[in-house]
Amino acid sequence: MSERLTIALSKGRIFKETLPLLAHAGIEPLDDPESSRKLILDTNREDVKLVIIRATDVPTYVQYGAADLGVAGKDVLLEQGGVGLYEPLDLRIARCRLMVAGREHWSEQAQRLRIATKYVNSTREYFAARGLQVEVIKLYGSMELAPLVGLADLIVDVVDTGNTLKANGLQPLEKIADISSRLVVNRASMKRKHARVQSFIDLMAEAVRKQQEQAA
Ligand code: PRT
Ligand code: MG
Repeated sequence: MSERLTIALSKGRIFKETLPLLAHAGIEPLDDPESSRKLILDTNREDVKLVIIRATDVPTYVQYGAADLGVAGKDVLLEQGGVGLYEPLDLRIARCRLMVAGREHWSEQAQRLRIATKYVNSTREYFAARGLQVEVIKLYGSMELAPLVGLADLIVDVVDTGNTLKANGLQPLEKIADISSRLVVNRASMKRKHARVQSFIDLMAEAVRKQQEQAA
């Protein structure tokens, strides 16, 4: 009986786009998290479980060893600092851009811009590096609303097609970072279950390579 692996995933786009990569590693969930209420999903492999949690909680579960591995957006990892985690593989899925957006570009003379975001740390860092004084307002969602009702001058959010910005009369203004999802690994699991974890990483890497080849 081989060692057990627990993998942390969030529902939605990360789960959907991780599935084909897992399949390449021989792992298939027995339930669909979109319809099942189970938070721990069994797989076709007795020794592999999936835990389904909020995207922003994935690094925490992996850091504390509640999951051996996880899949997290680079936006989430940048924001949380990724402490205590290995980040061995770019899965190249759930791709988007972390952007500053607003109705129009701000004037460099602007005094103390107000910026609404859930990415408080990344936002502070980005504007501090440009020598701009900003007031950051923490929100948990629907950032696009903030400039429309005068809560903020700008927002910082992830953007894919840009349709959500457009529908709310906002434009993408500056790119802070290109984002994709990363495989993250608990440090103790990396040591204690080394062969098992490493062979899983290798299979996932191969799956990413194949997917890129097919897309090219
Ligand atoms: O939704 P929930 O509050 O549970 O958590 P979450 O938003 O963190 O999770 P989820 O599943 O929505 O996103 C997980 C990860 O997917 C993020 O951490 C990103 O790394 C990545 N990702 C890729 C995105 C997008 N693309 C994306 N478009 N995350 C969010 N969006 C949002 C975007 O902000 C906009 O509101 O989707 C909306 C549509 O985007 P447009 O530009 O195509 O209109
Ligand atoms: Mg979301």
